Amino acid sequence: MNELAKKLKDKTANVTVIGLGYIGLPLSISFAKAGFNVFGIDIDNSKIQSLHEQNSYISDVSDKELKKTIKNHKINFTSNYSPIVESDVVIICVPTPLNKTKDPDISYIVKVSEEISKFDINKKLICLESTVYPGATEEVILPILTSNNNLKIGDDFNLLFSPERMDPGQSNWNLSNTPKVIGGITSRCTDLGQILYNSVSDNIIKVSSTKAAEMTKLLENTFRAANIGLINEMALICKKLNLDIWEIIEAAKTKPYGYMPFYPGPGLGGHCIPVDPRYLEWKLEMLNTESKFIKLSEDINFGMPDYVVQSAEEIIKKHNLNNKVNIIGVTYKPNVSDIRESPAIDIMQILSKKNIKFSFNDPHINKLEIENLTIKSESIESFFNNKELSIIITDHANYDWDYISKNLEIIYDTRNALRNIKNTKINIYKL
Ligand code: SAJ
Repeated sequence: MNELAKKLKDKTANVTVIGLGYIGLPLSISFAKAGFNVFGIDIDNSKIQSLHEQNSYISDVSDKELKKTIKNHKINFTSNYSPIVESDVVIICVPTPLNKTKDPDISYIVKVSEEISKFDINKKLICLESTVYPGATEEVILPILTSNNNLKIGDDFNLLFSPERMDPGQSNWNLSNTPKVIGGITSRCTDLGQILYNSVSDNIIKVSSTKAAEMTKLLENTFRAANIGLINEMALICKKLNLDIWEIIEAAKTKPYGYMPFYPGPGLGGHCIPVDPRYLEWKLEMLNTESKFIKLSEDINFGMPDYVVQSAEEIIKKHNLNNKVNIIGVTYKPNVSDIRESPAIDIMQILSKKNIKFSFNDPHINKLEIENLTIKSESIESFFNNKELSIIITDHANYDWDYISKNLEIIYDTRNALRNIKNTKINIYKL
């Protein structure tokens, strides 16, 4: 067995994780707990300072777990790349967002790859976890890593892709019990990746290439975006048929096979579902082809905020309400404090353009910047003014819907959050 394989097996390898966000920080902790000597690198000094003070900024990593890992295991955090010198493994977990023209922005992974290429990568295993378009690892990362050496991939150093499958805000599925897909540039790369990830995951799924692993992730999240688009369209259809989409979904859910529930909502948020299909779509555009499903689901999903505002205007007019709405919940999904791509932001921007005033309440968010204005989260009690429409955009678990519904007369519920409320006095409008 070669030297690297042995170090991976007996956990004497040094593992560096670059990018300490909701993927990289938990991953670095898992490898430290598995017994490796771990370095966590992030260019954001405030993150490094927080970690040095043993304070976690990731809701899925408690301060207690961070403190315990630092105390009992070998893990160090830094904002410079020097640990790469002594690293046997380098795992890249930096953001892959969209730019202003909604095209892939892989500048972070390019920059990190260039930093790695400044070191001797002989005998190292390099793994990309950030979501990219099919082919990016081989077409972009590999050339950068071999730009200033004559190293042979698979013989001298190894490169693989493994999609992150973390699900923020829920604890049933974690790194160890979620099957981990890996695909290397060569089979040797994949085999070494399997030894590495076996130390933190119970179930490794090997695929034939980095491109297959990249496409696996995009299929998973395109599937989700397309089905959310379908159920949003079904919601609009049910409205026209004067049917309650939520009743229909509950009935369809009773089918024990061949059906999987998705739920309509005010739009598509987060840094995965609205973004990942666009990475695939961009690659297809480069090949002068397209995905009809991605385009259609984007049209429907990204059209939902407009639909919500239009419905709100109709309710305001019907009940002769003040020209102001109160938004309940603004994060992109319940029980997280992440507002990236949140539909609530789109809705507030549309309201602002229509000169409709708005306030928001969200227990996870203190303030927001909307159209260059800083807006603070208001108390839910401040919404108990029955000449204004309240709209439920995000149904956090810690909202007391019984209390809220008892103090409002008109509410637009885009999440069916009030499904268990029997209060007949309140006017509930549903998506
Ligand atoms: N949404 C709907 N209807 C649904 C489900 C979601 O409108 O039926 C909306 C949410 O409100 C949110 C957006 O879609 O605005 C995304 O929600 P999400 O539940 O997909 O949560 P994410 O964005 O955190 O997705 C992550 C993904 N994980 C990874 O990419 C590793 C996704 O693959 C998971 O399936 C998802 O978590 C999950 O299942 O929770």
